[in-house]
Amino acid sequence: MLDIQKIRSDFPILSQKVNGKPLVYFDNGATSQKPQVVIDAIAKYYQEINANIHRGVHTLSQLATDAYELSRNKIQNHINAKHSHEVLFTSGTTFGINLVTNGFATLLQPGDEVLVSALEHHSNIVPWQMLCERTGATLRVIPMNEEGELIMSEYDELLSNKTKIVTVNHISNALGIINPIKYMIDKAHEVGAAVLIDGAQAVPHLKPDVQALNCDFYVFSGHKMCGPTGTGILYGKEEWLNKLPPYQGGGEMIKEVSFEKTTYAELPHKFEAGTPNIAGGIVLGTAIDFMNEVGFTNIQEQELELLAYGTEKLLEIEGLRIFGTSKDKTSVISFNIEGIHPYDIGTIIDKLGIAVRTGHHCAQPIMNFYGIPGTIRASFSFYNTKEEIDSLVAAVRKAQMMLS
Ligand code: 7TS
Repeated sequence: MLDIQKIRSDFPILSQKVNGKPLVYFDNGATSQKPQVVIDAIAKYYQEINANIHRGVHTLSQLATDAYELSRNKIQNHINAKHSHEVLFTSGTTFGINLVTNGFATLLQPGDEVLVSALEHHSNIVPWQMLCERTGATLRVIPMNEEGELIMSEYDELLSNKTKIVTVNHISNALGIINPIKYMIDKAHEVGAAVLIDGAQAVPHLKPDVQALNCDFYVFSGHKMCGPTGTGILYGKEEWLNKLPPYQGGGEMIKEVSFEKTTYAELPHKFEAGTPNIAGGIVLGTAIDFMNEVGFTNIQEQELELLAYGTEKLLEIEGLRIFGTSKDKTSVISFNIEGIHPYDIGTIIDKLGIAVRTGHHCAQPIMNFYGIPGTIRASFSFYNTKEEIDSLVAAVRKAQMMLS
């Protein structure tokens, strides 16, 4: 079992007051808080080894390069990628998806189909729409049911030899539903389609094994898993990354440049043009070490307990409806209260120190499916407590009384 008080003391922000009240931070789906080791590692990088990477012969440049590449290896081990050059540093999930959709523009033609799930964040919808506009390919949607689950029989029907790529999140940000991605990947491969998994909401809760999943691409952001903002990873199978053209041109991504012809560097550098977020990339490794020390089994145990407790207590509130009722869920509770706009509840409970996200959560198609403008989303992390859930429930009751 986790010593929650000890873990909480690793996160300086958690002992802050907001609006004069102890902070209850339940917006972990948007971004996680950062432990002291991560904050310290950022300062240490700038204080001790700051230099540009992959270019200087001088000592600091080599130290920075070694630390950056060590972090890549750490992430390779963490997600069980076969090669370290299949692990690309990005600025986040959004960048990773755009890199892939940009590459697929050279591979798709009219008549081809891209399958996207109904449960996606806008950043895993819009780049695919832009890709289809560019290429004349058709975007098709894997539908969901009332519980917030993707309907696998309809998925099976949609797959055909026209399907070139399937894109789906591992865990939905708006509802917390865990999708049956292993089944979906295997089915897509039967028709020869590639699969991209958006792991942005999964990596804070579990350790993905990209070889066991056999996905072609897996993308995530560092800032949702205790790491710095502006960091992320695109894992791609070697054969796919070799097939896709570079996303950005510039320094570091080339072998030879002349005005007649430029040749590109080998992986991973082909996709890493320009000076990257060096500190961020290194410290993402620190964040992953921290999470592994806490332990993903412990993390899941704590979070599932919070999910069960929060679900039970919130459902005691009259008129409260939870969206996303599948049993395959992570620690996210998306809810509304009859007759009250989510924004109004969010604003009142903020005054009581409670941070939740309200609105469509960048997943408007899900809100349209339920015919609602948005929800109140409480997303728990392993450093949250049942007492904090009690505060949320009391605050929501108070807001309900004030507003009805
Ligand atoms: N995909 C999913 C499933 C997400 O949850 C998010 C961010 C993104 C992609 C985009 O990640 P970024 O780091 O590139 O911005 N989700 C949320 C959220 O739920 N609340 O704020 C951001």
